[in-house]
Amino acid sequence: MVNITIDNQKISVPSRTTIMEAAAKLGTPIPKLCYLKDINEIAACRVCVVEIEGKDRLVTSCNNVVTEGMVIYTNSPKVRIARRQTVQLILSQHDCKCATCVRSGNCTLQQVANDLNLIDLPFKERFEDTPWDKTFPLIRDSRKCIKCMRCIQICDKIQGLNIWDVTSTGSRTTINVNGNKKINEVSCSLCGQCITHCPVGALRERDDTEDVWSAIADKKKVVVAQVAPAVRAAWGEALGLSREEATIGKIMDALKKIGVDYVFDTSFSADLTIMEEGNEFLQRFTKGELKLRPMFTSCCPGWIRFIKSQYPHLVPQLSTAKSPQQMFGAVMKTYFAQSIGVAPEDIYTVSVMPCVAKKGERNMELFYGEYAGHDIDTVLTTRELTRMIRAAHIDPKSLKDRECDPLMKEWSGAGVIFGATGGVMEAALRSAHYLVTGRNPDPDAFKIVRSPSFETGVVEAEVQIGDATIRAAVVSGLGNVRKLLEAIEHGEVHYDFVEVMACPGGCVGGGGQPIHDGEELAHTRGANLYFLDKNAKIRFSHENQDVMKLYNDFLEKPLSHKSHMLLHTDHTK
Ligand code: HC0
Ligand code: SF4
Repeated sequence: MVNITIDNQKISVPSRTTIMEAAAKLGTPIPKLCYLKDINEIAACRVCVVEIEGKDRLVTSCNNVVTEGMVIYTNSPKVRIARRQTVQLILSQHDCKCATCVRSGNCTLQQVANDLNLIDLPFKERFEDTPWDKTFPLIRDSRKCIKCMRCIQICDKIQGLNIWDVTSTGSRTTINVNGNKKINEVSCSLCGQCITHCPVGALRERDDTEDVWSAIADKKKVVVAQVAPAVRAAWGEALGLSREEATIGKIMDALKKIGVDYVFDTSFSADLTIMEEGNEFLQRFTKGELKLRPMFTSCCPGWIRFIKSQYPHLVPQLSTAKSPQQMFGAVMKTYFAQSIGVAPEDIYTVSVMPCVAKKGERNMELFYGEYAGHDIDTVLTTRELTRMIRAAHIDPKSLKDRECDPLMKEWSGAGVIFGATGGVMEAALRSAHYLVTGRNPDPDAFKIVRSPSFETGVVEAEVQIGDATIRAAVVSGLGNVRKLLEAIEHGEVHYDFVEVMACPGGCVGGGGQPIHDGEELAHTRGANLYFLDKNAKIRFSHENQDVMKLYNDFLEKPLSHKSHMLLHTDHTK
């Protein structure tokens, strides 16, 4: 242990502890703009400087470790002067129009500047030096970039995609798409991890809330919404609700108050996905179509974009099942539309997702006899949902639990855990066991595929279903995905079924979730979903009675012609 003094308080910490970590242990979070543990420790912003007794020069606390007897001051006059100068310089190159910035109120630069009492500064008009296609789901505003490099590092080190890079030199140094290309010319997966790790408003999703407001105001449109599994685990974070208070039922209430006509839970169509994808897997598995092993899940559009650009030859191994988002949209515009006597073109489908890539996935077309538009009309992120709740002046504390609307009301715990890495695999194995043996397993029989830490990235397991041994793997985070695909390609590992999610920890860590200055919350949110599953009335997708009714009354059976028309796609096209 190393004995040090920070702001006149003594503390012992393990050797190799950084000054920033030691101060945090004393309840003194040192301000920072660029630091991300293990990802960005380059001290680029210099906001985290501290004074060390006996040293003339201030040192950065994020990348300097404590030494025995060190006496540290985190907020001395010298430190405050240096920090103010640094932040003033950053502000002089930043577009400071906070009132019209999507990150206002949740911006690290705004907070640091305020904490340093930097008010009433003159600021210059900034012009966009990198014009951007604002119709693209991911938007970069060069005027707000503070060159902290977080986006470069998260994309490179965690997602392994290198979409961003430093361009130009000197005072013109900035970040742009690698090779100065346009964003739609590179292989961006749209995972949105750069957005959730940006400390300011330089990266954001395309805002689609106005389209939804317009649809709500349009008397001809029947607005039908679905809410993804992972949204329930995070939406309350931005509205001051505890995890216990922030239930899915209150989201349904909020949507109704906003003016949505019918509300549903994507966990319903996650159950439907299991019926289709589970049967598809068993068919491929038992037919021994070795060329198509492993079968990869297909519900994460970040992953679909990744495989199509990085490993196109593996695309035929994707499940043909559409994602739960798309399946629900297709069913809303057909089965549900018929049940309420409305033409498909008058149904306006909205999905609330923890995801930016889903905004791209919605472009998938719907064919119902003939071309019938899109399964989904608009995708909102969790952040956009919370903005709509605010815009509607709804007091979050006033919300009550409200059930989903009839016909597609039921959901299982298996559908809820889709939102966490391993959840799709576990849900599929639960139902595969039933389909093969005719008996339900213990609902927790396959919990081996859950990620113990949400950080490992890969979980592998051999599971017994009847007489068959299924070699399963679960992976999240595209950097981990690349490593796993390389191992598969080199014949180092052999699997039958692989679940892939682009975002670390799965959708709970999605790029559309509330932002906490780079803090990773996938683990806490995922644990919440497993808690909800444990306490769910139904824990098997095949026991969802509304899904069974959908088959009986409309689709006939899993993998039927109608199911293929509405619920499957050809990823090779
Ligand atoms: Fe997910 Fe989904 S679980 S991708 O992560 O499969 O976005 O939450 O909605 O579609 O259900 C996201 C989350 C979904 C879909 C589901 C899947
Ligand atoms: Fe979207 Fe989930 Fe995939 Fe992330 S893991 S890209 S949030 S679907």
